[in-house]
Amino acid sequence: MARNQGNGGGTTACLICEAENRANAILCQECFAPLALVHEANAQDRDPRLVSILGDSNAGKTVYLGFLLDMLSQRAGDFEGIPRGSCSVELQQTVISHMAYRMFPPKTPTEAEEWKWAYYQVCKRGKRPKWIDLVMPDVAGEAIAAEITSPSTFQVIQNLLQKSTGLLLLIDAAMAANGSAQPDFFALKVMSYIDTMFASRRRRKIDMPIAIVLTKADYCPECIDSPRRFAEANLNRLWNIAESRFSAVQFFGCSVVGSLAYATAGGDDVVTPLPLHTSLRGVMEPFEWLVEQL
Ligand SMILES: Nc1nc2c(ncn2[C@@H]2O[C@H](COP(=O)(O)OP(=O)(O)OP(=O)(O)O)[C@@H](O)[C@H]2O)c(=O)[nH]1
Ligand SMILES: [Mg+2]
Ligand SMILES: [Zn+2]
Repeated sequence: MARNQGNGGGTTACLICEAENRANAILCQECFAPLALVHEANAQDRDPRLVSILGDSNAGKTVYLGFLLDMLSQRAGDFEGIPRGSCSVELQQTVISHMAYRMFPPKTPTEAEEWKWAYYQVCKRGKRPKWIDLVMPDVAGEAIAAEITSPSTFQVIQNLLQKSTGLLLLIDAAMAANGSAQPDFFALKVMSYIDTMFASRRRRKIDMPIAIVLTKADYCPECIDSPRRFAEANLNRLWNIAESRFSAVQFFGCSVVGSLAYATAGGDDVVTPLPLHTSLRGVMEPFEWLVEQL
């Protein structure tokens, strides 16, 4: 992928958008993906697979991804993950160190140059160990919302989806359980965006594997026990499009906290939830299912 042009300079083609960049550039000038991804990919003998994580702002993407990567690097279950390059560790470190101080990590900035990208070599142990290289960016929910509402405002998201082999779609289950239709409409828009992007013949279903992760299940434990029933009842628009247009969708409940406290700053009405302790439920399962489909 890195090409030398014999003039002492040379260029590097971005893994995500294929734009040519100066070989010594850090971020792609078109889409701001780190070019270290290309150098890592060149050092491996496998082509990396891209897994995108979508969801509305505040759905829990950063928190989920941070804990998932941390579990992988601590060898959870049958899985083991090795981060490639120090920038791959940053997201995990930010999330874990905030949670250790009983704070949630800050919201992801909308600007693509601020997004953190993780490149992990993941091994599923067993009789025949399966190795895959995964690239997982932590994208801002606001950018996703802008792109699905008016396509091409965030070209990088379109490029990401076109290159993705699998998808994690995160939905705020607590909000849905409270009767808000917002999570259902957001998910419906994402699914219809993907349908439009990939559908060649209308009658064929989209076969990209999509794990739907119902987050904040500590507020609504029923979505851990029976995520499908929860989705059919509380996210009916999503449920219907998943049935009629997609052939590989699975639902999972997930939560990262055991108990919460609520705090307000002096003179302020804004209530901030503080995670008193972490208790991970359903973090690995969606990922495990997704890797099995790849
Ligand atoms: N109760 C509970 N709250 C959670 C959980 N995960 C996330 N949250 C809450 O959701 C908020 C948003 O989480 P983030 O991971 O920052 O959300 P995001 O999807 O990355 O949002 P953007 O960066 O704006 O796109 C956190 O600040 C917490 O208040 C969970 O498992 N349980
Ligand atoms: Mg975020
Ligand atoms: Zn690029």
